[in-house]
Amino acid sequence: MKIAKASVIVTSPGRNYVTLKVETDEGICGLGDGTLNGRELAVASYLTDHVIPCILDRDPFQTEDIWQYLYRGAYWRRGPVTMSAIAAVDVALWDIKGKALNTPVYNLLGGKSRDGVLVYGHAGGKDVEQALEDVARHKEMGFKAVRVQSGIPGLAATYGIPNASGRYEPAERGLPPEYEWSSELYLRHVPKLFARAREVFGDELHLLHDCHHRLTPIEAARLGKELEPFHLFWMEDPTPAELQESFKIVREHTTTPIAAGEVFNSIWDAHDLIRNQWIDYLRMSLVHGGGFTAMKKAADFAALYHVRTGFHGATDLSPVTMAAALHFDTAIHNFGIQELMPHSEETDRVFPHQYAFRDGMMVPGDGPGLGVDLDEKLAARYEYQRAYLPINRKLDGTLTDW
Ligand code: EZ4
Ligand code: CO
Repeated sequence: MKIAKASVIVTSPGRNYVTLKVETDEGICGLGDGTLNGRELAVASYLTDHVIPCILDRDPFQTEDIWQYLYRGAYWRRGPVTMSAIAAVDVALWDIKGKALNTPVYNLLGGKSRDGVLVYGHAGGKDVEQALEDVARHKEMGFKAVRVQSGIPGLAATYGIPNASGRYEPAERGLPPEYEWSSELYLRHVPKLFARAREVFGDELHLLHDCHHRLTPIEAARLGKELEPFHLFWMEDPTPAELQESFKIVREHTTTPIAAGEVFNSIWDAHDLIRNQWIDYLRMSLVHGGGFTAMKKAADFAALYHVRTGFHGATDLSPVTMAAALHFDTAIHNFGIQELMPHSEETDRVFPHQYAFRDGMMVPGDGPGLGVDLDEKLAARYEYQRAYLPINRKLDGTLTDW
């Protein structure tokens, strides 16, 4: 079998998605996601102008060789644009393999290690009580794990709070929106949020929180310590991770579990974090981390150090990545939890899929390949719209991490 054709489909059913469709000379089609929030067209061009000409006529079963060809063969290493493009190819080829062998992708990755994939949803509100109402709503929907974010007294708006439509979507059309930030106000507030959450919901529900890279290591250490009585499932991205040894400071001060990695694009971004056991959960995703071929190795490496996966699953990753993640989560041994931000109905209609939510767990479906399609006619109705993630400024105007 040979790769006969590959094309990039950019669609915007509420938000932008970049999808690679690979077709073989035997008529099998595979899909891969190459979406990079706020930088979508760079990946589309990388695929169309540089990658597709190199993969035609190759054997789609040769996922390892093709991955190495696109990674080592580019000479330039890593980076989110490159790795998302490689992932789009890799995931599409695994989809093709599954369809050619008439088996779900999880069977090619080790088979079923579990019956369902534990997922967490996003609850948020402009103050503590509204956030808790949203937690209650998630509990009613069946979630066993919920991430909780709330507005901070003294700050006009902050990360993770649903908009008027009841959804939380950080990317906005037009130029990047600007938010304000104060670690001082945030640190004062968050322990109160989780004290109330435990008071209202008891001990059973898993509670998570995302610091979204905003704290210094010692601030994160203080927060982790103050959250210890509330037994969080994890504290996410406590501090930016370019300097991996920062996490040593956080780790040495607190037993609150730590998750990091949604912005990583290579196992080398997490090498020190993992081998020093400074994190508990690796948040990389199949799309930004280079696909199944790369992430299977990353997960196996993490397993040696008691690090489990907790893959990124925000709505800026398309249903193709969600399907891929659920196959991966079903198969690997050191799975921890999967993030789930449900896609809009418009997006789900463009990408019909087999995966489903049941009692706080997700299942990938047992059909061949990934079990996700792309309705190209419908996709063509949603033209690309430029959109950006927000930027963040401290109260004195200094640009800081969003
Ligand atoms: O802000 O995916 O844990 N989830 C997150 C996400 C990120 C978005 C950025 O594109 O932090 O909601
Ligand atoms: Co996050």
